[in-house]
Amino acid sequence: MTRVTDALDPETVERVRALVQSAARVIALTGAGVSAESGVPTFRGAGGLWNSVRAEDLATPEAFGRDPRLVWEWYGWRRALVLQCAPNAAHRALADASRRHPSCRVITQNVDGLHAAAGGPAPLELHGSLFRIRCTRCPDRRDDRDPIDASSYETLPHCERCGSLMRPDIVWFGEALDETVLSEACRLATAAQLCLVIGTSAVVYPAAGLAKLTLRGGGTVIEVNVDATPLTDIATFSLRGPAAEIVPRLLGETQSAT
Ligand code: BV8
Ligand code: ZN
Repeated sequence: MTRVTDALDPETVERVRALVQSAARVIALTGAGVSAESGVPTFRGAGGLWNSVRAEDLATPEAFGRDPRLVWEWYGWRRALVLQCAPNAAHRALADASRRHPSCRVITQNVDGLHAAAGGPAPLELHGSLFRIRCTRCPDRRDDRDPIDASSYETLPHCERCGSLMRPDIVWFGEALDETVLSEACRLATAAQLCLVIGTSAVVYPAAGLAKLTLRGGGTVIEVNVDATPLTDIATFSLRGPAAEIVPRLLGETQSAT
């Protein structure tokens, strides 16, 4: 039975803190909501990116094939936006927790790089990175060129080895996730005693399925989100409120730490 609770309920915060502290292996599965308070727009819900543009027009290999300049323009805009943003208290608390406890790992769907910017061990980035590009043809050709000039097809980045167009190193809809990253995420999720699901609408697969692996492995799921999600019912606790406020309370060394 899920206990849905207001972010500030001190009894629940204490119970979840105790669960976190007693778990030998913890994963944090994060989504766009963890970066919302840093100023990065989410995808779904009020103010979400998918309200003004269609994912099919910009975040699929077909869209890139049709109009690479348009897709690069959009990713260039997102890069510039994220470069104005800094990690918030939730990113910092997760980075601190994984520094203190190497068995605590961050698995993120985000491509904004803010977990890495907060320091600590590298997060597993399931959907790639806004700040890497890769060749559409050579499987091993990646770099971090910036900025991208999308003013014409000719100025778009091309591979220095084969001359083909470079694309964002992002997993688009309909594309497989990197096999190594996904199998490591599945391994960590299955072995985790606790899975904190933070700021994700939990509708994109296979990422959303990771919390179910923890449950199947005998672990507990705790959700932190301003709204209900399809995972709310499998969570032991669903803490309703902003991640930057709640996560430091759950993970900080003392309850007053933020
Ligand atoms: C694959 C790149 C197979 C773009 C992204 C039907 C049923 C089930 C599955 C499918 C289906 N049809 C198709 C599929 C598969 C599809 C999928 O899941 N579709 C869903 C949407 C129906 N999945 C795929 O295509 C995946 N690939 O399956 O491959 C395959 C195998 C072999 C060979 C070939 C193929 C690939 C999925 C990757 C898609 N790429 N991003 C980009 O970033 O540019 S997904 C996109 O959604 C985002 O990038 C993000 O990573 C992901 C998840 O979103 P969230 O992070 O959760 O963000 P969202 O806005 O939705 O939610 C924010 C949440 O935060 C909300 O809940 C909100 O309440 C909360 N919040 C807001 N503020 C706060 C907060 N919480 C706390 N604090 C706050 N302050
Ligand atoms: Zn190439």
